[in-house]
Formats: sequence, structure tokens, C-alpha cells
Amino acid sequence: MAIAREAEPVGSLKEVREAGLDREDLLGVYRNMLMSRGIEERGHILYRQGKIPGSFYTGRGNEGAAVGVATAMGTDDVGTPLHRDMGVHIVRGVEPWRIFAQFMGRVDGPTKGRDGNVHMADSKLGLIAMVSHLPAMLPVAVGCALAFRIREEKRVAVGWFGEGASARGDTHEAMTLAGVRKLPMVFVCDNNQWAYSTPTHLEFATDHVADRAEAYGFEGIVVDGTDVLAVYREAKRAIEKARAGGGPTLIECVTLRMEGHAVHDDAFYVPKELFEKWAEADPIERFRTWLRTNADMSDEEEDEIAGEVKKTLNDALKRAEESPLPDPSTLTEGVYATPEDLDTPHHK
Ligand SMILES: Cc1ncc(C[n+]2csc(CCOP(=O)(O)OP(=O)(O)O)c2C)c(N)n1
Ligand SMILES: [Mg+2]
Repeated sequence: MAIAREAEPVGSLKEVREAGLDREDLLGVYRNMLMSRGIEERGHILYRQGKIPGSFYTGRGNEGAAVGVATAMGTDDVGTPLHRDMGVHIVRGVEPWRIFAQFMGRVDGPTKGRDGNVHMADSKLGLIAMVSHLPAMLPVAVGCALAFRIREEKRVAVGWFGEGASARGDTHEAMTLAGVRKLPMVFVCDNNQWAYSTPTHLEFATDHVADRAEAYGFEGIVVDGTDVLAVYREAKRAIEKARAGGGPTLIECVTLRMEGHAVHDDAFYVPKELFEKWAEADPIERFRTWLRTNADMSDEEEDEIAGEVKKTLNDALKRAEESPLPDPSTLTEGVYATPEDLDTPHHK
């Protein structure tokens, strides 16, 4: 029994319209989910071809949670997405070819070949690249929220963290400060039930991570992370509440990590039945079915979206492969921000 509120699934098209999405938006959400998965599937191929230095991380099963939250963010809001949140980069407008370039350490990746695989973000799109996700980015996101408060800007910071990372002290510090100062902050927990090989009952003793929110003085919500529309609705409410001065919210998106921690891990320790059960709640398939039932998505529309995603990804791969590796003589460039780098709406 959760202490936090357990969110209901989203039902009708009318309900979704009331939450702020029209039919075109919904097809865009579907496209963004397909794009996220497509990028990671092609990433696996690049890895097997030996083109990705280091390991490779994916968020399979988390597409709905990532896209749902990012769709609810405002243009001037800021976020710190993690290695399971490809959908956030896509929704914010990072071009897929730049993500492939990042995977391969090329100069056209968002970190210009300075960092590996998913340690990336484009600050011009309101995203801050992760340092580590355990959970080094929560204090950074809360710092952004504090800055918005001091500058009296109507902006919100969204900080992601894993359920395993919630055991670390930085989570506690970030939530304490956000709670006592009622900062415009939304905490999003990607609860994929595993922290590497550690299951949730060895990570926290409450039923849910979101149950802790009440103790920090704000609302906790548990939502099915495979239901993109329920995630969107809850994120939208939380973000607008934070913008209106109502303080933080902790949203826990429950999913299952559908692959190993990274490609080097075959997840032998996850019971097979768990994978089988959660495969039935695949977020993309769920939303596709919802669109067909509730928004009359036709075969033609579905094919058009799938075709467009496929073409975008094929072109993106080609373009990324043409991007060179960084010149070693430029190693120290970009380590410190220039005044021009800081001249964005997000730094003012
Ligand atoms: C200080 C530190 N310890 C260990 C790691 C290695 N590590 C990276 S992610 C991870 C598991 C995190 O689990 P969780 O927070 O549930 O996120 P998930 O990977 O499941 O999304 C570990 C042990 C690290 N990056 N930093
Ligand atoms: Mg986890």
C-alpha cells in the first residue's frame, strides 16, 4: 500500500485533450517514442560493429516515461536526463545524427567527442549533461530551481534519478532543500526495479520511492511508466504546480529495465518471468494500441510515421559516420564555457 498517490491510467481522447494534447501532438509523441527506441536499437548495431568506444546504455522500456515527462516541459524549463532518458533529448529537439555522433565519440555529438555514449546534453535546448547519475545531477537541478526562484523567473527544473540512486545522500540533500524552499522542481524517479544487479527490496524499505516525498514536505506520485499519457498528465500537473509556486513533486515512473545495465551485462539475475510479464506492457505497443482505439490512427498514418522515423535514422547514421573524431590538439577547447556559450535563455 503506497503512501504516495497512485496515478490512474489515462482513458479517453477527451481526457488527453483536457491535459493539453491534441491529435497531432499525440502522433508526435508516438513518433518520438519510436525515434528513441530506433536510436538505441541502431546503437546496439554500432556497438557490435565496434564503433562505440566503452560500453553502451539504453532505456528500452522507459520510452514512455521519458517522452511523457519531456512533452510536459515548457521551452524555458531545464532538465537533467540520464542514461535511460533518450526520449527527453528527442522531445527537446536534439537531432538523431548528433546522438549517433555522440555514441561514436565524433565531433558533432553534443559533447563534441569529449564524453562517451549517453553522457550528453545540449544546453541550448535546456538540458544539462550528466556527470554521473548516482545522483550527481539532482543537486544541479535543484540549483537551477533555486536560481529561477532568486531571479523570479517562471521556470521549472526537472531532475531525473534512478531508484537505486535514491539510496545516496545527494538525493536526500536535494529533496530537503527543494522542500524547505518550495522550489520550482520536479523529481522524476526512473524506477526500473534494478540498480545494476540489486533489486528494489535491497535498495529501499518503503513500498515506493515516492512514499518518501511526504517526509520532505511535498507530494509523491507513483505512475505506471509504460503509460506515456498518464506520465504526461502527472508531469504536466507537477510542472505547472511548481511554476505557480506550489513547490516540488516527486513522480516515480515504474517500469522494468528491459535490457542489461549496459551491453556488457546480460541481466542473468533478472527472473525470466519478470521480463515476459513486462514485455506485455511495452510502452510503444501500448500507446500504438491506444492511438488505434481512441484516436483512430489509421494504417496509413502508422506506416507514414514508421517510414519517416526509419528514413531519419538511416540518414542520421550516414551523416554521423562522416563526422570526424576530434583533433587531439583541441582537447582543452570547450572545457570552460565562453561568454557566447552562456548567452542562452537558460543561463540569463
Ligand atoms: C559513485 C558511483 N558508483 C557506482 C557507479 C556505477 N553505476 C552506474 S549506474 C549504477 C546503477 C544505478 O541504478 P539506478 O539508480 O537504479 O539506475 P538505473 O541504472 O537502473 O537506471 C551503478 C552502480 C557510478 N556511476 N557511480
Ligand atoms: Mg534502476
